[in-house]
Amino acid sequence: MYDFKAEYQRLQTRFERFMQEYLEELKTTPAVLGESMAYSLQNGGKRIRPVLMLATAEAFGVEESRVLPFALALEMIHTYSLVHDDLPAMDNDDFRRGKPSNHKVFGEGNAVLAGDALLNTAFGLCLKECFKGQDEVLASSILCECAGIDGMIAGQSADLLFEKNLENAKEKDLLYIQENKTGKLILAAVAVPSVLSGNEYYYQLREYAVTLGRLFQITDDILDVTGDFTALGKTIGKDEREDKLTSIRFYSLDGARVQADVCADRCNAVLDGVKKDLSFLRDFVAMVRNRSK
Ligand code: GRG
Repeated sequence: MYDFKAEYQRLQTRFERFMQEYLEELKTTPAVLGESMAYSLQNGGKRIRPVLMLATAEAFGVEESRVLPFALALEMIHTYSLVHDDLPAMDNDDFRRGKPSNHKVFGEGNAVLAGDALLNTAFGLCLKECFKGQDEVLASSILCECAGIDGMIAGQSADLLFEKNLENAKEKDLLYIQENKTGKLILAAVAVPSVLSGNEYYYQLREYAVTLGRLFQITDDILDVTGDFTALGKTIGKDEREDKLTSIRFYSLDGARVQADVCADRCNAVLDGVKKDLSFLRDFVAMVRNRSK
């Protein structure tokens, strides 16, 4: 019988094994570069993006071997963003996943380089896949767009712009940050396998992923107020101290919870229009809505 936790574990284990094999082959000179990349990649992430990508691929009949390199590239991009985000010049956090941040272990210079290297290596992985065909080219281009100036980096830039500048912020600015900073890598997790499957239900899947990305950021904002360090493994209450533009600032804690419920309902309503067994994608929404880490 289908069991969400067991399925999540199965997909995560598949991803971890693929990543481990890749890291065993990774040799850098000097060695510290590869060590700092591996430190952050292996530092206990939940792997929500690769698991979502593998699950979407399975639901739409895409072979695992076609999607695993993209899942690894996506996790590398996500990891680089966390390494750079933790730096003193950005969010200045000494902890990530309950362990010292990359720059606390390897120093700031090495952390900058580890992030740069993860991003370059991710696109190297995608470029190799492009030899397989047009769908791989399109998938790579989507991943690139989602990570860059029309995606995560734009969202992070807007996040910086509004920090301590809340009087000028409008709801559309909050939505822009949610959609890009957090949402675009979640969109990539669904859009890549959708493209590789031949784009059936692309628009429904896109709408599902965009809304799930917003839900993820809203729950992140809620956990920054209500979560605890042991579960989350990072400093709590920073958003408010640093005057960040978050859902809590805009809607209050209760209002943010309502927005989260609206997003969760919307994700499920969109999936109603897709004639496939998408139980895992539905349960994924509930997991994000109810998460404590
Ligand atoms: C520095 C270019 C650049 C971008 C940074 C992603 C990001 C943009 C900053 C991270 C800060 C943050 C709290 C973002 C909100 C959501 C988010 C991405 C949380 C972390 O993702 P999880 O929970 O992390 O999937 P794990 O640790 O499980 O991998």
